[in-house]
Amino acid sequence: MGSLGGVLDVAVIGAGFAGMHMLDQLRRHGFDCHAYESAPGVGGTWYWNRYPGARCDVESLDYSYLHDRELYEAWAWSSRFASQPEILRYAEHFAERQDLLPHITFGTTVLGATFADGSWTLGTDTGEQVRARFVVTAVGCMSAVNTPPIPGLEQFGGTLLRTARWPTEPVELTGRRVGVIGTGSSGVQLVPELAREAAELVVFQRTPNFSVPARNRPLTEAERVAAVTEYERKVVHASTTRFGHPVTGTGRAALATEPAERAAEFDKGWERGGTHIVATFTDTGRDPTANAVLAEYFRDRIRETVHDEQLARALTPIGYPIGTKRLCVDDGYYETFNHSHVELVDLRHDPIEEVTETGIRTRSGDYELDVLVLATGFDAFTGSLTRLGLTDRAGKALADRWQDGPRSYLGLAVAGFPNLFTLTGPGSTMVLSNVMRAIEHHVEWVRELLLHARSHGITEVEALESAENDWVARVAELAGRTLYPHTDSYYLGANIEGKARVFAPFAGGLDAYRRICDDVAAQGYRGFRTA
Ligand code: N01
Repeated sequence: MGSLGGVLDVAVIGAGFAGMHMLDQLRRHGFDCHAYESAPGVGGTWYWNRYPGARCDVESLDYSYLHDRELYEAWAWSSRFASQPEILRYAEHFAERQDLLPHITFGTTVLGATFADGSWTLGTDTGEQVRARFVVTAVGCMSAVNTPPIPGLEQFGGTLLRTARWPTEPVELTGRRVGVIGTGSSGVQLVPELAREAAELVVFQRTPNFSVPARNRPLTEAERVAAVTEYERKVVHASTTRFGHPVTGTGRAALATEPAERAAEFDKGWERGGTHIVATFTDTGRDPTANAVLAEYFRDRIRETVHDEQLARALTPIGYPIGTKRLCVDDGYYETFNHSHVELVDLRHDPIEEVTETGIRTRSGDYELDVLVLATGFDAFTGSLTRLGLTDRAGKALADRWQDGPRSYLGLAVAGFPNLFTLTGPGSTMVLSNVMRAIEHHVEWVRELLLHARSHGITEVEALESAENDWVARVAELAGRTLYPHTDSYYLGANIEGKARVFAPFAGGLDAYRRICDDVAAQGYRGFRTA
């Protein structure tokens, strides 16, 4: 393939870890390609989510590209869980090392995309029109910011901030009265940091979350050396494990283990820190009784940490299985509430009536604030795609086609949208696996498909509706075997008003997912129409 009358072979939308890897692979294989990115720099979600305390909940040595051994060996992470600035530096390092910057147009958002006569035409907010035979979206599954319709938000006269669009300049918080709405992963990371600076901090909590201490610490030289010697094993784990990296559990069922031994195993997980604790036993993810045992262990830790009994009760998650909302990983979250300048407002009993010019009015009274932070998450999985303004062959918008929930084949392609591939799209493992491993898999799979198309003179590739139907049914069936569908969460789209409640990720594990994709490719891209 090559440039034909101003038509690219491939346009990539997004320059986060997925978009950069895709662009690099396409360039290495001689495709005429270019990427478009809304932000002024690379990094995707790690560009925008620069709020204090932002950190990855996957360990740094696993949250690294593996496809390039030299890159893997040369980059030395400073700590067990890398901070946002360090992850962003890693993204920038990759872009520079692979000479990607000249091939990315920054500050440009794709707002419309139509397919006709064998190519896509993308319209951008800068008025540019881009034509490309293939389009690969790399827009992330957590990037469309959710601003909930809280009455009066627009009239707030103080500083309004969003965790997912944190300013690049430092924010002065010292001595100020700060409010935070939202206690998901972002809020839980942010709250202890804000408490260090703010004169008063008010946390507005709608649903208490389960959170585990990160126990972050600097990586030792020995750990870094071990990671290098384990490189080959990591590559194998990428395709042979459920998450793309191993999680160590006992391999036993909680319900078949004596309570004392069970508690001792949970203690080990709690002391180790990070999300591994949920994999301690094999049945806590699917058996409600086993799940309740783990949930109670977490609740005991909250009661133990938070001095005020009433406050501890308000912070304690009840009524939904642990793990069905994403487990948070924190650094002193519960401890923060022992400080006298930190207050919790339990919105279940004292809902927000409106945001006023000077703060927040709840049913019980007014909270005066200088700064209000929205840590209210994302229109997850679908929002970043539907906002692109993609239309199918018949001119129907993706947003309309997905009104009853996202539909895809393998999470990578959508019937009616030829020559379009959606990295980490709904129907792939997404955040149920190490997303770095998912990204590398998707990029390499799409690259192989494009090479196949090039070598076979194929100009159109489109998912068949029948294959899409089967895939949607399979994703739903796998979700049905888990406890996820029992809880309102962004996994189900329940955090967005009016959004269809459909469990979007493939819950069968990255290993199984990869086998299916390999099989599809080996059978001449079964489920795709090619012409
Ligand atoms: O978003 P969330 P997030 N009034 O949707 C609340 C990744 N991530 O940005 O639970 C009041 O989890 C909402 O309440 P409720 C990770 O995958 C990773 O924190 O819907 N409150 C909830 O408390 C993560 O899971 C890392 O009742 C409202 C919060 O806002 C994902 O991104 C760090 C409200 C939103 O929580 C999203 O995390 C950060 C309203 N109208 C993010 N609307 C790490 O790697 C919403 N809320 C560690």
